[in-house]
Amino acid sequence: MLLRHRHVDPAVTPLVMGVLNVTPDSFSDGGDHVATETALAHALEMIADGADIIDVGPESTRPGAKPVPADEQIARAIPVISRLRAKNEKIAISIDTRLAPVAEAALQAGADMVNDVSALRDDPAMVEAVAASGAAVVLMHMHGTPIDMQLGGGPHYDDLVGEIAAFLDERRRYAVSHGVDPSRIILDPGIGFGKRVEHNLLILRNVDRFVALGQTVLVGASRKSFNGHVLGVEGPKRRTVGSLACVAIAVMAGVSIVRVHDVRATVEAVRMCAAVRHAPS
Ligand code: HH2
Repeated sequence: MLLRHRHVDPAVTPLVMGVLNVTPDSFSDGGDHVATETALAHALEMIADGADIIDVGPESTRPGAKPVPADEQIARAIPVISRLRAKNEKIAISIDTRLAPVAEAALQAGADMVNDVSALRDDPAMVEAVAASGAAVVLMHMHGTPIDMQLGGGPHYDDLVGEIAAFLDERRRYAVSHGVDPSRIILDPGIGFGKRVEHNLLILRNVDRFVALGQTVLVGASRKSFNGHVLGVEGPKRRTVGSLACVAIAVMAGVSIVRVHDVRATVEAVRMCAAVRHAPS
């Protein structure tokens, strides 16, 4: 079960993960929710709008971003997680971190899920932290690191979809071999992480190939720059409509979790797609 107190099958009812960046420098909402009160209010607003999971991010992973030390991530994220858990015992809370001490502190404070964009590669202690806690874990594909992943316009792939699928399969095996419960593993092709515009489009067109790996799949296309590039719109907050189109493409192909900034609109789009996808014939 991915959610607390609720038995939903995300393959039938896709889940909406609302982004709560508690950073001063995230690409689309940096600085908006740094204070605990503001962050908490935004989390509660996303829950009221229908979010199933709140993903608390204490480190920006935008291209060029520098790593944030564990103590700074803990200072940013833990007060928000504790307050949110005290206010709402049912909502699923995810911690977006690559560091085991941050994940452990977050799980202790009431988080249920670890969203590790390095897929358990950056901190060797992370796999043990996840396995020991029984938390759900997101394993995401990234080429390079946030500092260098988009240098020179992004990397080259010979077989983009095949390489990402092989990577995700390898990381899944690694997690399972270290004691992580396979039913708690979520795979993510990592839109925007070491990818050019055409790579992001190809990932979305072939997203069923990742669903075919047989795990829950998460996609995060929300407000990412390829939306602006395709649509010719300026600034992250103008990318909502493009992001909704990406959500529809993903859900129609069997993706079970979408990570987004614009929760209310996404919840409606996801419900409509799920209704079409499961319409009786
Ligand atoms: N994207 C971002 C951050 N974390 N996690 C997963 N699993 N998948 C994603 O696609 C993903 C992610 C980047 O978006 P955002 O959090 O809005 O920006 P920043 O990294 O600048 O805080």
